[in-house]
Amino acid sequence: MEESKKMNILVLGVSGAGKSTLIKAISGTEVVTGVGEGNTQKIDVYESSTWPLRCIDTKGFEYNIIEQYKTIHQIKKFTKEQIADKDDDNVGIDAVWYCIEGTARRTFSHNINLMNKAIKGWKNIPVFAVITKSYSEVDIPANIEAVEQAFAKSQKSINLKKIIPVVAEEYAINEEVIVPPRGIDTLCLETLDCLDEAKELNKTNRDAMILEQKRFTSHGLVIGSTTSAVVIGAVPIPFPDSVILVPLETGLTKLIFKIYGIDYSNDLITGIVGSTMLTNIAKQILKTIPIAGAVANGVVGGALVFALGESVILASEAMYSGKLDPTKIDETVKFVGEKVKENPIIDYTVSYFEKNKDKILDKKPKEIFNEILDSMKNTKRIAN
Ligand SMILES: Nc1nc2c(ncn2[C@@H]2O[C@H](COP(=O)(O)OP(=O)(O)OP(=O)(O)O)[C@@H](O)[C@H]2O)c(=O)[nH]1
Ligand SMILES: [Mg+2]
Repeated sequence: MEESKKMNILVLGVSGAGKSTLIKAISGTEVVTGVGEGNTQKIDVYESSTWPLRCIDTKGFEYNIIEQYKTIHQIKKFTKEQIADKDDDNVGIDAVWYCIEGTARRTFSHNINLMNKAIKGWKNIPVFAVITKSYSEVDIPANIEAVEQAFAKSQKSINLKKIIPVVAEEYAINEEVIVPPRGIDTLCLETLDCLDEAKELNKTNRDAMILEQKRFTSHGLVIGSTTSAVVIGAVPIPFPDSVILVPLETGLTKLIFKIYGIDYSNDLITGIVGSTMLTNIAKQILKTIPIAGAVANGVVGGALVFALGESVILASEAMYSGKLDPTKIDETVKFVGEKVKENPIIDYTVSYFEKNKDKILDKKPKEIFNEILDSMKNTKRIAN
């Protein structure tokens, strides 16, 4: 499979099943075209630079039957015109992802039948059932069984390859329990495995693609946590009381370790998050900033969580490749601490405040923080 060749994946599902969220969770994915009349009719094609996949995001099926037929018609028309005539090497849809919402088991059968109608007549196209929003681990076996049964009862001609539970975006059950994203790399790898030529590429690039996906997912988590940190941090208390950020930092650190499959101990988490290192860095930054108060605290809180998250990613990568041992707590804490100090956001934050002293009074901490991130993005590639 050459660099430029990609598998075309048609993503189907009822409205709200999580099609767009799923596609956006795939590393390196950017929209390449928007096709169709009007907003609701839009079919977007997303291409991943990490995986040799091109995802076609369709309009979700609605409950209204007329709308359902319109959607089916639109999908058929689109796939015929846009993909089928491209060129001989790139004919048609290579696989279909059925998005089935894991929290709505009673609707599985009905929704699977609808999707079957949309691909009726396509010979032998590989279908992957993606159980989206698979937040509850205990529900997964029963959901898989229900999907199997629904397929068994529906048209026999459907070539169901695999049923894959996915959490595309982290999901907070409560303040302490956050379900990390899962299943995206499995879905992409299994999909590639169903095409012979992709299988080859899969063999050589597999590890790189998996790592890139982990990186992308983790960066997304860091950005999400940073946004919360800016809000949480912007309270009028002195920074040494920055324990308010500890739950967030703890959650983020654990999630990143989970994504990399790192077997961490609670002592390691406490070592990283509970060390005086972060507070000391915060104090140092605040000393050099010409303003004080909630705005500065919020922005510095955001910068710290960002630097911490990025450093935990670096530590996880070092552990993943066997260069760092998570059972050696002191060594790991030191590694993370050094990376936090080296993170460019610290300098960017200080110099932002120096340069914009007079302009920050009317701004919200979030706005300032985004400007700092943007200025970094322009000079260095970071997560977005
Ligand atoms: N936390 C979390 N939310 C999700 C996940 N998947 C979907 N959602 C949420 O579910 C809602 C619907 O998701 P979308 O991705 O927009 O669904 P869709 O299938 O594209 O819907 P249409 O475009 O209307 O057809 C959004 O609020 C998403 O944020 C997930 O894995 N985690
Ligand atoms: Mg959508």
